[in-house]
Amino acid sequence: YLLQKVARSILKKNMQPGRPFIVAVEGNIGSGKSTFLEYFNNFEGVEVLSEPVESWRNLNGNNLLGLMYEDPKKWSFTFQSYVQLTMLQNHLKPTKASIKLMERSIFSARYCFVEKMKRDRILPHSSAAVLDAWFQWITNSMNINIDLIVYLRTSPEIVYQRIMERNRPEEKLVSLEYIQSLHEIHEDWLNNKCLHHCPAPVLIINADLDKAIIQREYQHWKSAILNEKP
Ligand code: DGT
Repeated sequence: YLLQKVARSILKKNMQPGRPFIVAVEGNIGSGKSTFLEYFNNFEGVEVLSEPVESWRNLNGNNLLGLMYEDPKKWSFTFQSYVQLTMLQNHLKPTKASIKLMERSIFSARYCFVEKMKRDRILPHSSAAVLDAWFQWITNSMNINIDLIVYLRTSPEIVYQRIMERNRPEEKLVSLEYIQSLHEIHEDWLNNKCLHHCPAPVLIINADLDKAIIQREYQHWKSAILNEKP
């Protein structure tokens, strides 16, 4: 009976007229989320919402991303509060498109980045509790459903190499250990499914592949990602 009830509510949700199919692309830093979004941006009916990194680097002249890397103990709470707000804005942004493709989500901010800060004791209990209270309230009372997560799965060594090559000034302070542990957290959330709640079904793509070859993978999974009916 319970299963029937769940199935009915899923069907009801998916049959809302005009409701877009919402996909969040997740994966470690440097896993190729932007390349993925560029590829799918070329299809009709798709609206891409990139991660608001530029606004994290410049909020009224403040580079919150840079501050967070320079002095995590002092600035992590400030940074994550703003990340949570900008992610929520992306979730709530109305669209006329039939497919909404989001880079990351409020869920990875909480389940990966805040999780890491808690484990490293960078966020004191009191600050983590405030972020969590906001997160719980948002997820319980606002419509931030997603229909599919695309997990760009990578090896830490490969993404670390990419991060060093792209040379973002703020990311000079990122270490291989940090990337390795962020990888484990993504794995536990999206692959092993033992950590935290998964807000949607997960499609895993091998994103270690070279840029030239990975397009074939995207092509292969296109109909699932764009919710095309057979
Ligand atoms: P891509 O295209 O896969 O290379 O994507 P990236 O690496 O540009 O995007 P992302 O989200 O993995 O990381 C952007 C930067 O922002 C990176 O330095 C990590 C940081 N970042 C993103 N979200 C959060 C967050 O919620 N908390 C923290 N601490 N950092 C975050």
